[in-house]
Amino acid sequence: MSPKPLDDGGIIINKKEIKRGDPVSSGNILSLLAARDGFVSGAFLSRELNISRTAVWKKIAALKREGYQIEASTRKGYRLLSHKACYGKPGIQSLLKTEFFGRDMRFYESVESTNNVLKGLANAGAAHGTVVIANGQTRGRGRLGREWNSVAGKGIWMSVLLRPQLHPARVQAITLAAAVAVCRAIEPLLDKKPGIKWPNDILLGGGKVCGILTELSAEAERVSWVIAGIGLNTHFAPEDFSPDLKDKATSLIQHLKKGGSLDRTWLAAEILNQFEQVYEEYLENGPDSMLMEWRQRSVTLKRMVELVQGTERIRALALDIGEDGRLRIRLEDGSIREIFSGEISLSYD
Ligand code: BT5
Repeated sequence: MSPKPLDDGGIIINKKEIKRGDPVSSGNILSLLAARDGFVSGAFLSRELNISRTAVWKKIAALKREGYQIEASTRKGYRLLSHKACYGKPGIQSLLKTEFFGRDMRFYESVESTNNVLKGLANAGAAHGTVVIANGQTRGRGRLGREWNSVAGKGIWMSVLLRPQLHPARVQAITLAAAVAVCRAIEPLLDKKPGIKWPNDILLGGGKVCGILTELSAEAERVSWVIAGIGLNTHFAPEDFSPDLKDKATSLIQHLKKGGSLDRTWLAAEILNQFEQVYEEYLENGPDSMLMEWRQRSVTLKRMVELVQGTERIRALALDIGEDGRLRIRLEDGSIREIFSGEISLSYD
């Protein structure tokens, strides 16, 4: 995943070559350091990034303050001592392969809810792809006013702003795309396959490991913005969950491949990389391939489910998913219904 040196001595940072005069983020410097095992001279960094040696020194100092271990030698330059990045904006951005997602990123130690912070930014005109990530949330939200447990350091709590040219009725497709993207990102780390439970849960070994909260602002025919909030449990031990979650929640660390490791920095970037890819594919070529993958990953389809709507409980067979995210079900009397998310809970026999 590290950037590759070019033949002509320049450096590609993921897809993009740094052009002289581009605004320089700490992530750029980190990528240049990570591309070499040894020292990188201050002169080289200053030339590549078109900033002064003093500016390079200041950026390095900022990275050190964020916890990166960088050795500095007046003669040889700078050397990244550990490739294991600290969880934060520079590390995550240095691993992005995206065009838009995460290029504007705000990282916080703690917020009430990343969706709420991003909503404020969206209403103030933030760009498509803007991302808010927090190490912990004090009031993480699920659907229908439910709480989302977001202990600091134990998960990836992040929100992505999208400005699609979509009819509001199609926005649920973005929840489906996010779920597919998270599955793609986590699957290589795991000893078992993740499954998607309609509409917005990702399950591992029967427990909920990830929830997605999609919110939007729209006029009658046009979406102004969509926020996809992703909550992914990474480092919870079983005893870290509150008693009400113990039996239904799980965390990636409990399901890693033998000898596997889990790095939130890499994973947050990978989710954004995959999410942008699935999203772009959906916009360019329509929903078919995304829906096909969703169906393959679904643990809801072709199963008997119980819909809980207020006090009513309905048993039904889950038949298929529509491109607007609606679930088609067959009730026990043989009638067919299409249901929206948001209004029901769903449990299995
Ligand atoms: C969801 O809602 O699953 C959507 C969760 C979205 C969270 C993200 S984090 C970043 C962004 N900022 C936010 O404020 N939110 C988003 P729902 O389907 O309503 O599920 C909520 C239910 O999941 C709760 O009532 C609990 O039963 C359960 N739950 C709460 N915290 C959990 C956790 N950490 N892991 C697994 N299950 C949890």
